This record gives sequence, structure tokens and C-alpha cells, in this order.
Amino acid sequence: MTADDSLITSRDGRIGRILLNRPKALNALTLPMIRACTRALLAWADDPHVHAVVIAGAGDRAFCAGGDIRALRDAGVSGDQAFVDSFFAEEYALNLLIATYPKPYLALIDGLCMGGGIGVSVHAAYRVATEQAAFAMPETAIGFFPDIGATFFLPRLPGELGTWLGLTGTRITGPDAVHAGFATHFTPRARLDDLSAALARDGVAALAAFDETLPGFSLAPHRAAIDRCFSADTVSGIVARLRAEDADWARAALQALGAASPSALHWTLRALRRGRDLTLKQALDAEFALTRRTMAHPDFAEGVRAMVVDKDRQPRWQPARIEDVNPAEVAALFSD
Ligand code: QUE
Repeated sequence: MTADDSLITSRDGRIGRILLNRPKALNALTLPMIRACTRALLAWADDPHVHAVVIAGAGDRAFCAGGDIRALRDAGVSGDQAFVDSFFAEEYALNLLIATYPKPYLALIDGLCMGGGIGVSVHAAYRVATEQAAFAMPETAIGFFPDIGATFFLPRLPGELGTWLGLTGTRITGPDAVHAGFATHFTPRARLDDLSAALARDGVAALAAFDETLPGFSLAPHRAAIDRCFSADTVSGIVARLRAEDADWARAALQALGAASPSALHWTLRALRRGRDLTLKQALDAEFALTRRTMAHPDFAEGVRAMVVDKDRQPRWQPARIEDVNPAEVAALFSD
């Protein structure tokens, strides 16, 4: 638990429950929430009465919209590197704890699930998505890169789906997220409370009766073209291939890339390609090193200002154009 109930833990039948409880802030993860979540998981790992852990978000708008990037921006701007380091180190340690947890960990994902919300769900064995779920890794829009282990899991999605999602920040629905690999089960929102109760009674065995037939993969018609465009070696190469496609999905991708931080696009592509050959632990360690360097770039403070603080959605990126990003400066961020 946290002092302000922003994260509520409880025991219920055979399971331990974690409720992300900042609904007005779309359950975005604060450092106290990360700490309380870690504490509960460590305590339950050795508790013979807890057979599984179930995490969910309060309210019907979001599972979790990400990390508390407003606090991160404030700390970055005021030079509080200790807070920034603690936040990312403890968040990524929690991501790894979930991936290696000795008991079943199950996320009920209804509403928005982005960034840090994906970090506390995608590494688990069981991820149930509803038709109201919306998954995205939108960090390039705030001058950041897909972290929380995304440089491990995005390159492992089918074909170049992960490169497309990580660079453009495109939102996908719950059913599409199951097809893509973000989620493992599909249960309609109308049955989620019943599933939650059944889990307390029967443990994860309850899942089978709630896993409903998936609608088709709405992205299937674009899979080949996504792979063709997003397998290019450079951001400019991807843009050139998208321009050659005469399709709405490609125009939407170009628009997203045009709005994103040009520097962040370069960091992201490089980090995703590197992540193909890393373990989750190595990827998280490499992401941590990269957070320190990318947070020092003006685009993070500017991106959070434009998208979350002032909400004018008019970030002034430095540089403003993809072709003006200096490759040597990008390479320097990735040096040991
Ligand atoms: C891109 C992002 C994030 C975002 C908006 C973007 C993100 C994030 C939040 C967010 C949302 C609600 C909150 C909050 C943060 O918004 O990662 O504190 O209350 O966490 O365009 O990557």
C-alpha cells in the first residue's frame, strides 16, 4: 500500500491483488506506487497462501497510461538526477521481478495501457485484454524511447510490427494486441468482474472459461507492407519506403513519424535493433544507461511539456527534421 492509496494491495481468496489507483491520472505509475508494488510482490513470493497475483487499474479509462513523466520532467529540469535514477532503476527492477516471478502473475487490461503500464503487464505469464483495451508505446511523441523492456519485447513481435509500433506509437485494440503478442487472453469488459472473482476462487485455472474467441487481426492486411517498410536500416529509409506505399496506414505512419521527436526516432530504431540480441536483463540495463543520456537532451522536457503539461501538442524539437539529426551524436549515446 501507499500512504495515499494510489496503490492498494489486498489478499482475496487464493490471490494477492494489486490495484493501480490513480484513476484521474490514468493510473500513471509514481515512484511510491512502484515501491509498493515491488514490496507486495516480494512479500507474496514467500507467502504459501498466495497462489497467484492479479494486477488491475481503477476506473474504466485506463489500466495504466505509463510512468509519471511529469515528475520525471520536473526532476530533470531541476537537476534531481537521484530521483530520475531511482525512478528508472526501481521501475526496471520491477519489470524484471514480474518477468521472473515464481508464481503466476496476471494483468487485467481494460482501457489505456501505455509505456510503464505495458512494463507491469507484458512481462507476465498472463495478460488478459478486453475489447476496450488500447495498447501503445508512444514515447517518441515525448522525446523519449520505448523502455520498460520494450527494446527486448518489441523486436520479438512478429516481423516488423514492433518497429512500427515503437517508432510511430500507434495504438492497437485489445484483440489486435493478443494477435500481436502484447496480451495472451481476450475477455470482454462485461465479463471482467466475474473473471476477477473466479480468479480469487479458483486461481489461474479460472481463465480458461473466460478466454473468448478472438476477432480477426485487423492489421493482417498490412503485415507484409509493414515488414517491407520498417525493415529499412535507417529512419530516413523507413520514411522513403512509406512514401512509396499508397495506403492509409502508411500515411498515418508518416504523420506519426512527422510529429515525433526526430532524435527520439533515431534512438528508438537503434535501441530496437540492438535489443534483438539482448536478454531482458541486458535490455533493461542498456535502457537504464540510455535514460540518463536521453533525459539530458532537450526533447524530453519539451515533449512532456507539449503533450502532458501544457497539452498544446506543438513540441519544438531540436533538431526539427529527421535528416538533421547528427549520426555521431546518436552513436555517442550508445557508446559504453
Ligand atoms: C506519450 C507518452 C506518455 C504520455 C503521452 C504521450 C506517457 C505517459 C503519459 C501520462 C498520461 C497521464 C498521466 C501521466 C502521464 O502520457 O508515457 O502522468 O497522468 O506516462 O503522448 O509516452
